[in-house]
Amino acid sequence: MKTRVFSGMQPSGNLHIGNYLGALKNWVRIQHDYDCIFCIVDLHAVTVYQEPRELRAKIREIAALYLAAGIDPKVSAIMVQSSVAAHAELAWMLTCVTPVGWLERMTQYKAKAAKQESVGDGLLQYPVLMAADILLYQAGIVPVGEDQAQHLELTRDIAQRFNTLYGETFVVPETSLPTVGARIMGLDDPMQKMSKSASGAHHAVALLDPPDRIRKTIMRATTDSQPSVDMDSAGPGVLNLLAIYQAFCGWSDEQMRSHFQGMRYGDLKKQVAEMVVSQLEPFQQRYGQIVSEPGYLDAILRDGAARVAPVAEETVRLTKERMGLF
Ligand code: ATP
Ligand code: LTN
Repeated sequence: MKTRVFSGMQPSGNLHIGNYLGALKNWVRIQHDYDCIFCIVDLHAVTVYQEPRELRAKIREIAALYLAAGIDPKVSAIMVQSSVAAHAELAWMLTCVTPVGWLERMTQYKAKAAKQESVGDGLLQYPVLMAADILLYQAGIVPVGEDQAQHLELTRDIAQRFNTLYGETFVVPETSLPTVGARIMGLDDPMQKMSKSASGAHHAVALLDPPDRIRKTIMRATTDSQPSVDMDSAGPGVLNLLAIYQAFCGWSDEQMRSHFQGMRYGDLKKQVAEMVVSQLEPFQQRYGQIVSEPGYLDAILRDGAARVAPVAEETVRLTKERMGLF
């Protein structure tokens, strides 16, 4: 039997090249080697307010982006988290074995809570729901970007604690990070992770940005006061541009060095911009085709939920049995 893989993205903003290079690109690469479930985690998105109509549209948009990136729905299950009730059910059971101190230490919680006037309990519980997503399907591997590594460690801790208290129940999952592109930084501020929820106009390249906008954002990217690339002393802005190029084209470190060493920043930016434009063009064409057939998307999401539901129900049954629930 193939090892199960589970991962997901929140339908909470415009997917950007960080989401693609950190996660989605790898999902496409590994989908034939594992039994994969790719989720649109709408219950996570509502940990901060989402306008209901926009959220409903975003869920479909993310599903279409998964398909446009090359996820094959005949091979992998694509599903919406809230369409399988077991996610929320298992999350409650896991909440009861999770010390609140573990949750208060999460850096994403601290950062997001600092931005809210009033902090909803869902924001604190967020990583427990994420653990439930993964443990529900007994996933062995979770491919994510680096910012999720701490949540994955917590998922392992929760699984181990449950297994110790109630007996072996859950597979303890491994985190899988890409070697290049695990943490793409903001183009306007290379000290901040590129993020869907950041506000700057030139912060991120969204996967559906038109070519002119992509070029403009990359040409304005923050670099440093040197005139040209020195691979041995490059600052974070230049390293980020190089990482974007390398993650898209798959070159080795040696190929990168021989091509870019000594190149003027203006030329580096032009080359990065053209690489991103050329990689996103076929992607955007496929996206256009997919959304022109709305019935097609709905059928895929229904099929995805139907395929995974029996696995989820079996884990809930086992968890209840272990805990002595009815
Ligand atoms: P937000 O900033 O609104 O929390 P996000 O941009 O971090 O959103 P998520 O839906 O939380 O997006 O992440 C989806 C996937 O993309 C996760 O696997 C995450 O690790 C990855 N990811 C997010 N941002 C980056 C980034 N800057 N570089 C690499 N991977 C990233
Ligand atoms: N928290 C993740 C999204 C997410 C996820 C998951 C990722 C929710 N459940 C399960 C992997 C596995 C994020 O990227 N912000």
